[in-house]
Amino acid sequence: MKFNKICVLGLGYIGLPTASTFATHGVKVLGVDVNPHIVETLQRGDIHIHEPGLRDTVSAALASGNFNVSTTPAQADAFLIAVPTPFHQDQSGEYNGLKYKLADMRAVTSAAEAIVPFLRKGNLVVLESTSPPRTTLELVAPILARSGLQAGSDFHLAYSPERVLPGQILRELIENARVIGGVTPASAQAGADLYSIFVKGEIVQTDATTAEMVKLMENTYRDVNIAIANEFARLADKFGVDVWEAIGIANRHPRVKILNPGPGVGGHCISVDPWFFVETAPELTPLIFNARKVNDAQPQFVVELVKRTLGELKGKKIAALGLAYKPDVDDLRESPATEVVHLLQKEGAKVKAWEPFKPDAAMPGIEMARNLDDALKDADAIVLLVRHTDFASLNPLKVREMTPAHIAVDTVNTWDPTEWAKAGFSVSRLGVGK
Ligand code: SAJ
Repeated sequence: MKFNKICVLGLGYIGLPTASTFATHGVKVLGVDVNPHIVETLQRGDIHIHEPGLRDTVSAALASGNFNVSTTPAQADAFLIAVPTPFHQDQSGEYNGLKYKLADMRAVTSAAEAIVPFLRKGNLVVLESTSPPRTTLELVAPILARSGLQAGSDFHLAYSPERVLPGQILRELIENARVIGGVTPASAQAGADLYSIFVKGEIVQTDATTAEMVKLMENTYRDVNIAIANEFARLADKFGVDVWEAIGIANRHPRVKILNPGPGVGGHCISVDPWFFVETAPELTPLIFNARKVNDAQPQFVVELVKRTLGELKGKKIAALGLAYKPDVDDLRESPATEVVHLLQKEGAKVKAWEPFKPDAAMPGIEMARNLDDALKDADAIVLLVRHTDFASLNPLKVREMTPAHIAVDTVNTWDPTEWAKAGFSVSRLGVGK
C-alpha cells in the first residue's frame, strides 16, 4: 500500500517523534493535538518536550514543508493514534478486597471519534497507545464503524505499540524491531508497508491482540524483574549482605539476569502497563499485582533506611539529589524520587531537592534548590535518588567543601563508600546490610 499523506493524532513523547520522522522521510504529515498550546508551540518552530535530537528532527520536518500541525484531523491515507493512556485518577477496581488501578481510555476514544468523519474506504488506522488487551477489536473498531465502514473489509486496522526508550527515542524508533498486529493479515501488511518507510529493524506481523499483549508483557517482565531485585535488596539488608555484589555474582550465571534495585519504579510505562493486565484479569495476575505493590512500596523502604542512618528525621535538613524517574532524563512523571521526598517530609524532615535536568521545575509541595550548592549548603545529610551522570562523577572532596553534612544515603549504588569516607562521609547504600 502507498502512503502520500498521514495524520498523527497526539503529539507527545511518541506522536511527535513519529510524525516528524515520517515527514523527514518524504511523507506529508498532519500532526494533530487537542492542546492548542502544543500546536502553537510547534507552529512557532519550538518544541514542548525534551528528548535528545527531537528539536533537529522537528525543525527538519517543518523545513521540508511536509509537516503541518492542527487541532483537528483531515482526510489522509493513514491515521495513527498516539495519545496517552494514563490511570483513572478517580476510579479503581477491586478484586478479593485488593484495589487495582484502571486505565483511562478517554483519549483513545476521543481520537477514534475524531477520525470517523474523515475515514474513507482503503484507509489504514493504527493504534500505538499502550492499551489493555482487546482494545483494538472491542473499543476502537466499534467507534470507527460509526463511519459506516467495517474494519478489516472496508479499511485496515492495526495495533503497533511503540517500544522506544525515553532518552533514545529517535534512534530506537528507526532501529528497533516493530510489531504490527492487524485485525486481518491484510491490515498487518498495510501497517508493515507504512512503517517500512523509516523502520530499519525487523517488522513482525501478527494479530492485533497478540501485539497488545506483547507490549504489556515486555514492560511487565521488566517490572517483575525489578521487584525481585528490590526484594533481594531488602533480604540483603536483613542478612548483612551487599545486594549489588550478590547480584553481580548471580548474573555471571549464563541464564540469570537480575536487574537493579533502587528507590522504586517510575515513568509512564513500566509502573503503569502491568495494571492493564491486572484490570482485565485480576483473578489471573497475583504475581503481576504483587510486583507492582513491591515496587510501589520501595520509596518507603528508602525512608526506613534514611531513618536508620540519621535517626529521628524531625527537623533534619536533607539534600535530595535527583527527582527524575530515571538517570539522565528530565521526566519527573510518576517518579519514585519525588515520592521519597514527600515521605521524608511527612516524617518531619526539611528537604531541598536538586534536579539538574529540570532546574526550573516547580513541584507542588517540594522545595527546589537553585543549584547543587544551594541544596547542600546547610544539609545534615545527602540522599542520592537518581544515578544522573552529573552525580556519579561528583568528587567527594569538592562536595566536602560545599556541605556541613557527614552522612550520605545512596539508593542507586553510585558512590564508592571508601572514596567518600576519605572525604569524611559515611555512606549508607540501599540493599547493603554489611
Ligand atoms: N529501574 C530500576 N531498575 C532497573 C531498571 C529500571 O529500578 O534495573 C527503574 C528506573 O529507574 C525507572 C523505571 O524502572 O524508574 C523504568 O525505567 P526503564 O528504563 O526500565 O524503562 P522506561 O519506562 O523508561 O521505558 C520502558 C522500556 N521498556 C522496556 O525496556 C521493556 C521502553 O522500551 C518502552 O518503550 C517504554 O517503557 C514504554 O514506552 O512502554
